[in-house]
Amino acid sequence: MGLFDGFIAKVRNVTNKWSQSVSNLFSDSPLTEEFWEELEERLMLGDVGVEATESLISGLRQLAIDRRIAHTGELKDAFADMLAEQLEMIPGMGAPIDLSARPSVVILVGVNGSGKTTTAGKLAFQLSRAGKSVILSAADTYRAAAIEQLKAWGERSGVRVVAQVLGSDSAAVVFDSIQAARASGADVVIVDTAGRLHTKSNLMEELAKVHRIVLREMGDARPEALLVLDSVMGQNGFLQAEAFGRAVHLTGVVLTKFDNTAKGGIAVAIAQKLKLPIRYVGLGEGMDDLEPFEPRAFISGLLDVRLREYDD
Ligand SMILES: Nc1nc2c(ncn2[C@@H]2O[C@H](COP(=O)(O)OP(=O)(O)OP(=O)(O)O)[C@@H](O)[C@H]2O)c(=O)[nH]1
Ligand SMILES: [Mg+2]
Repeated sequence: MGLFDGFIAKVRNVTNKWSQSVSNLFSDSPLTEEFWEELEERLMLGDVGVEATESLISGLRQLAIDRRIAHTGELKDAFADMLAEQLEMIPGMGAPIDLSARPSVVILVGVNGSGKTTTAGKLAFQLSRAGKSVILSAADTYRAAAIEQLKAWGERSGVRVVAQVLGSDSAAVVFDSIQAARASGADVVIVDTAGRLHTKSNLMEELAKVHRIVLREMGDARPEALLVLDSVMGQNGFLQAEAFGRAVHLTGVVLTKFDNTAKGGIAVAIAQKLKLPIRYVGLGEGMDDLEPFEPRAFISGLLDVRLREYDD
C-alpha cells in the first residue's frame, strides 16, 4: 500500500464527469486533429486555464511527434505526468503545513462560505487525533452562529475553543488564543476568520491586523495562512487571492468542496495562476473529509491512472 492510496481512492470516488470525459479521450482511436481540438476544449471547460492548456497541448503534440505515436491511448500516461509536473513546479506544492513552532499558528482566510470553519474543524480533529494538542480560535466574531459552529466542531473533536463575545476584536481573540496555547503548552492554534469580500478594505485591514499580532507573538517563527478556495467557484475565486495576499502573507491553499465540482482542472489553474501550493483538499463535510494534497496521487485519482513514484 502506498502512503497516498487512501487519497487516490477518495479522489477517484468523486472523480466527476469532467475527468472521465478527459480520461475517455485517451483510447484506441487514431491520433487526429479532432482529438487535439477536443482535448483543448475539455481542458478549457474544466477550468485548467488558457496558459496551462496551451502548454499541455504543445508539450503533448511534440511528444506525439518524437515518439511517432499513432493512438491517443498511448499519450495518457504522458499527459498525466505533464499535469503532475504543472503542479510540482510550485514550491511547497503538497508539503505538510509547518507545525514546528510552539505554538504554531494556522490562519484560515477566504470569502463567505468557502469552507473555513469546516476546514478548521476537520483540521483540529485530525491534528488532535495525531497526538497534537490543538486550540481553535474563534476569530469570526461577526455572527453568533459562527462562534457556535466552531464550538460544535470543538466538542466533536475534543478540542478547546477560545472565543469572546459577539462583536469582539478578532485580533484580541487571536492574542488570547495564543496566550492560552502558551499557558497550556498546546502545539497549534487554528484560527477561523470571518468570511469577507476581498473588495472590503476595512475588513481586509482587520485581517492584516490579526496577521500582525500573530507575527509579533510568534517571534522568529511564521504562521501558515491558508486561502480557503471553493472548487465550485473555479477561476472566479482567483480575484480574491490577490487581495487576501496583500492583507496576509499566504502560504498555501485549501481546495474545498472538490467532491462537488464539475471542473477538476482547477488545481492546475491554481498552480499556474496563483503560484500557491495546495496543502489540503476538502472532499466532503465529515471530519475525515480533508486530505493532505499530493500532486501525483491527486492526478492518479483524477485520471484513473497509476503514476509512478507518487509516494516517494
Ligand atoms: N461537500 C462539501 N461541503 C463542504 C466542504 N467544505 C465545506 N463544506 C460545506 O460548505 C458550507 C460552508 O462551510 P463553512 O465552513 O461554514 O464556510 P465558511 O467559509 O466558514 O463560511 P463563513 O464563515 O460564512 O464565511 C457548509 O455547509 C459546509 O458543510 C467540502 O469539502 N465538501
Ligand atoms: Mg465560518
